[in-house]
Amino acid sequence: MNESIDILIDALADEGLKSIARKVKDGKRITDEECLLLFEKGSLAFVGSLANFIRERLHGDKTYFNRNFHIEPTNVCVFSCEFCSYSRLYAHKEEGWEMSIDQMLDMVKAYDGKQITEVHIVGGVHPKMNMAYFIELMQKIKAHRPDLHVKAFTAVELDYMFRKAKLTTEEGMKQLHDAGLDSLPGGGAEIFHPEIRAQICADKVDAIGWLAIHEAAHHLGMYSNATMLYGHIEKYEHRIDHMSRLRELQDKTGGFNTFIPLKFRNQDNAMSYVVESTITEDMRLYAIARIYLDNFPHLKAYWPMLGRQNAQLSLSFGVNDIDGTIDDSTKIYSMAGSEEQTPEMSTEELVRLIKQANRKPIERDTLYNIVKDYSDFNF
Ligand code: V47
Ligand code: SF4
Repeated sequence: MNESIDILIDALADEGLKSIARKVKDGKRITDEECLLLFEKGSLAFVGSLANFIRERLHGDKTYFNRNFHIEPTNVCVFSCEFCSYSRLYAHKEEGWEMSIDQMLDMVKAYDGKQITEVHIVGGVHPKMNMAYFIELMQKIKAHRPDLHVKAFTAVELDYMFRKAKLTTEEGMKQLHDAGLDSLPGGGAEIFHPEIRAQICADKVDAIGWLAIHEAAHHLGMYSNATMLYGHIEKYEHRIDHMSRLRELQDKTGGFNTFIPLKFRNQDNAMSYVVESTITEDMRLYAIARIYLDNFPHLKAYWPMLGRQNAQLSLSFGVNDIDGTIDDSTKIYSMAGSEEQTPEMSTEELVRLIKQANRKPIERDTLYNIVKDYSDFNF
């Protein structure tokens, strides 16, 4: 592996890029300025080679997926993010859905006896679904199936819940954790920089609040993910600012598992005028994120959003996880125009997809413990 990176370094004429490649080879951190240079001048082949070098140093050919299902309690939302194709304002409730605790519990019960390790619960911010409601939901899920890992609520939902209940972030997080909440998904981060946030999601929790919620979860020993919604009106500088805030918090707590770039999709939302990013830009972003976020163990391509073939391609650009929605239970992306209108993939298909890309399929649980190595399975 070192030989191929040495050849790459020798062939480079640009001193800045050469120095970045040397840093990657030596396992050193790149600066924000170097990250900008990668965005501005790094070819797809160059950033891809570096990212793949890092990916293979960290994980070899291992490519993770998990068996999970989604519950979306409501699409009614008090906020009005410009990019969102999913929410229905509270005033127009008739267009939205709201699930009762029993309905959600029935969804959990539908998986009785099935090998599922995680339930992922996120939705809109409904003014009536409060702390008490979700504490009851957590308790009932855990009473029914204690081994099921509950990954739930974006920092946006949590911030609203805690403020309504007049709880500090630490108090609110502790109450939910005690009720059964195991970890946090990465949503709601969008782009942290206030200039962009003011234009795309002005009314919801800001960067400081989002980061404080994840920090509080990490202090309780919980893990979480982080996302970045890219490919709309943000510039390279805003992506770097976003990743830099995440890298800084990760240095402090070590509580992030996975970074998940989310490609902006432009169907049926107030930003439909924005042209979506190209696949080349998508792959360059994955690769640059892998290079910059040296303290994040995992990089995930969320296949229901990116599509199966592009998710497969991303495995050569730093990605080592392709999530694992097994059921048609999430609507947030299909409503925004993603490739996958019915995001459902069996374990067999996931394994085949990873093997076709010459990688090793590994089923994991939410915390990346190995559930099963599928390298020798031929479906
Ligand atoms: O925060 C909304 C995004 C996110 C659009 O942690 C859109 O494992 C693209 O965060 N185009 C919520 N994206 C989902 C999320 C997530 C998904 C999968 C796995 C995990 C995890 C977390 O969905 C929102 C927002 O950034 N989103 N609208 C859109 N038009
Ligand atoms: Fe509500 Fe989330 Fe949609 Fe924003 S992205 S409007 S917070 S559902």
